[in-house]
Amino acid sequence: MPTNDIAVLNRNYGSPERIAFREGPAGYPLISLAESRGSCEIALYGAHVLSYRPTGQNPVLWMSRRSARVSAGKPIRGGIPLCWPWFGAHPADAKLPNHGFARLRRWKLLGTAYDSRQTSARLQLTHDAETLALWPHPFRLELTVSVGEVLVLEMATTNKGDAPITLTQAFHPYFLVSQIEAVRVLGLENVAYQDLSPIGRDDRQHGALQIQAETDRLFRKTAGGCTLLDPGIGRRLVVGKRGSHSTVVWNPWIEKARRLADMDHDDYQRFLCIEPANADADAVTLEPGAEHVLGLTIQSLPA
Ligand code: TA6
Repeated sequence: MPTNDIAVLNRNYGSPERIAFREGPAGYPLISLAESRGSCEIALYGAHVLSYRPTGQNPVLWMSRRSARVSAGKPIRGGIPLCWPWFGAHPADAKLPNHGFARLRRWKLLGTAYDSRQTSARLQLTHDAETLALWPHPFRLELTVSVGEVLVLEMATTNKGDAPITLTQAFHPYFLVSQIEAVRVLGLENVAYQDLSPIGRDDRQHGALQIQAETDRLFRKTAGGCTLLDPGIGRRLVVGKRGSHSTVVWNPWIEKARRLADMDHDDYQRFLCIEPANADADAVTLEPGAEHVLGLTIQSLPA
């Protein structure tokens, strides 16, 4: 059983000014990583990036104040939830957790490292009786988080079984914004999307994406990144990805935010989710022993 002893973790994996541990969500440890150009925090619960802040700048990620005391088994609202091994509702059993179980488990710390360019941590989740009951496939899932000039997440899935597996997945970052109606998303122009909001009107993106109502768009067959322009903060967030053929853009807007117990009613004004994914028909199939890597990079630049 991996230790939750903060003193032991700091002794074995910590490093002054670069890597430190303290108690985090669901009573499990969290890791603080720092480099001269930025810092981040990662909860062992869900391998969840809780925060990312380029040095001297505003925080990049939004976090619900109602997630400060999240209990095990509940998802954290904000930061960068991992959606794995299914995105959205389970395709056959709606009683199973939305967005899969990876964000609801305590991950094992494999190691930490730093050099002149970055500071990183590697976390792992492998199948056990609980996961096999939810998803009957042996797997190894590893997340590497590196902070330096940019923030980099890489999630590697390995099929440890003797039959092919098919999964959907996403990084689900909540980007902090000055005011939701002031921002624009570039990079999805002319890309076709499925409209997963109650409006349900599939279309093709016309120009920059603006948020003026509940927005839940699954852009398919798009391997490129996006840029989030925020004139209120005076920055643009360059959201890069690899190993992803879908991008989801989500904001709950007024009514849905009111129905979500883990955010304040007006929190919808403060975040936008731009999610590198492989969802719906962009599902990933892995042969026995094969590996797939989903990557996310986040860079904050002046507007
Ligand atoms: O971001 C797309 C989405 O699937 C939305 O439909 C909404 O459900 C959101 O994820 C949040 O899901 P969660 O299970 O974290 O409340």
